[in-house]
Amino acid sequence: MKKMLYLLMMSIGMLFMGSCQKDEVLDLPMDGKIKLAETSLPTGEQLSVFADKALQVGYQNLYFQVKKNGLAVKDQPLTFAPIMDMGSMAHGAPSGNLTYQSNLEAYQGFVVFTMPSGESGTWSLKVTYQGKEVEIPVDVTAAATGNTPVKTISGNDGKKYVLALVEPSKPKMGMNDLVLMVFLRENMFSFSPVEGLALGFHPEMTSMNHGSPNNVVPVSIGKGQYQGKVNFTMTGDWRLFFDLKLGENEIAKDIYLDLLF
Ligand SMILES: [Cu+2]
Repeated sequence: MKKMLYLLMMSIGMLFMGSCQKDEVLDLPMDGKIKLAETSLPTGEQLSVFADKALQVGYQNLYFQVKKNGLAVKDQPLTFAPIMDMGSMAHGAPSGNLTYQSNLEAYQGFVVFTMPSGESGTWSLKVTYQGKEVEIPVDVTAAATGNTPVKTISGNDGKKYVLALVEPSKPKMGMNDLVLMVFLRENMFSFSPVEGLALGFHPEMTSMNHGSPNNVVPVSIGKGQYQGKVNFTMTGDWRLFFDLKLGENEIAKDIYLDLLF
């Protein structure tokens, strides 16, 4: 009888061990990311939204995981749009189409938050899945003091552009990857990536009035992205200056984004 009990305990223990291990494997893909929301879709599936970190003004990656009976869904049409409700008006923000990442078991996209949540307005993500919509409220805090990761400018051509810093997301002393995104604001809800700009670029340390050598001016790599290198010779307050040219037309000069680290 004792032996029976022992065996029973053992098998129960193994059952738990088994389920723990299974959970670990399932959770691994989103390791290090934070869950912003979890909700049931009108179609019955479970939707979880993840980000690399708590949402702030600027460029942010988002991950949308849809599960049906515990299994990730990967071949259904899923879109999303960021909306800020400001009471008397509403507006969107630049965002990117979702692509399924099998290693994450999630659809990955991005959004460029142009302002923080607060008294003036609240952000939500409008997710459309199989033609049905859900609205997920999200909280967006201001960028850390001394950082300006996004800016909306009026070009010399009379059009509005949004500039957003994608990299360096974790600036360090020395050479850093530099990725800038440029969007044309077609209207308050529509932002299209601008390709083929010729950029000018140089960094300055504002408090000490010096620049740095060996920077690489970002060049267009498609989808509104411009890739180069920035050399931070010391930590502190850096101002990144950009000029924008389209063909022979200068759209903007000395537009700056700030980093403090
Ligand atoms: Cu707003």
